[in-house]
Amino acid sequence: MKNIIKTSIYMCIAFATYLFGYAQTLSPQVIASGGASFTNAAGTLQYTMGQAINTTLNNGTNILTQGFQQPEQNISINVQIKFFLEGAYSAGNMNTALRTANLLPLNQPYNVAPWYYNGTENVAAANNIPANAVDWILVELRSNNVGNTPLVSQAGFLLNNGTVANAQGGIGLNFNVAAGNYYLVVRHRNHIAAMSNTNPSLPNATPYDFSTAMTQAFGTNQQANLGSSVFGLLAADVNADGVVTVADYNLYQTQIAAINVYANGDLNLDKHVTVTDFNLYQSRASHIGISQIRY
Ligand SMILES: [Ca+2]
Ligand SMILES: [Ca+2]
Repeated sequence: MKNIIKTSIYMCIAFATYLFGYAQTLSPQVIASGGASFTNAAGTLQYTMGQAINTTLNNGTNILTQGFQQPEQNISINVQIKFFLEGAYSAGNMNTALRTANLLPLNQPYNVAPWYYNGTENVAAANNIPANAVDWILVELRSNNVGNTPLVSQAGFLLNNGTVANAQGGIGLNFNVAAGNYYLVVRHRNHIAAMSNTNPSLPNATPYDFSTAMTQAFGTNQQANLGSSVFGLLAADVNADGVVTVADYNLYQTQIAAINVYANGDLNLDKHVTVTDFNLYQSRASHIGISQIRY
């Protein structure tokens, strides 16, 4: 009996070798009378009909499932972050004027200068954006605190309580990297970006919270004091290059008096470009972000 089983296994291996020996490319698929594969930002679910329940092995980076099919991609790690934006902040929350007026773009807006981030994060319709979304934000993971090159980046939504959510509204962002310690960089299109002061162990169930202390951001005085021991990203970097200079004022000036717009000159994110935004610029003029976040 043992020999029969052994012989069968050898025949299977020989047949598989014959089949795949002539293959030029491999594409992941399920070959079965019934089954399916679903993918969303949280991961991939695949199944085949009639397949016995088998063991799944998981080392934290990759997953191996015994059976007819294999998952198509590495497991992602969920990264939870909290931060505020000075311009939009008031008494514990940020305003959602852009979301309420359906002015937030359906596609992540960081695919232009200076970010050139080409991610495809998007929503199908304005109503799919979380009702409490403030704006799109961009998050980077970095292996160390020198240089300015991200390992991976991802766009998502910043909710009015400071929570970072993915484009589908789920809490945190999912990065396709191995679990480990990473520095976090948070960016917004008209605030000075900040980097975490430490490299927290990720994935994390408790958010890395920039808002609890000035020193949660790497460097000196790299956040705005919002009062009541709350801190947030500094406003007024209209061109998002990491420093507040006359170039930011000049860009603001081209948008003066625009109303009901999604414009970088709208520093307090109330959908209008007014003197209130100029006052924010003036209060932050000459501020310099750390070299790690500058373009
Ligand atoms: Ca600037
Ligand atoms: Ca404004």
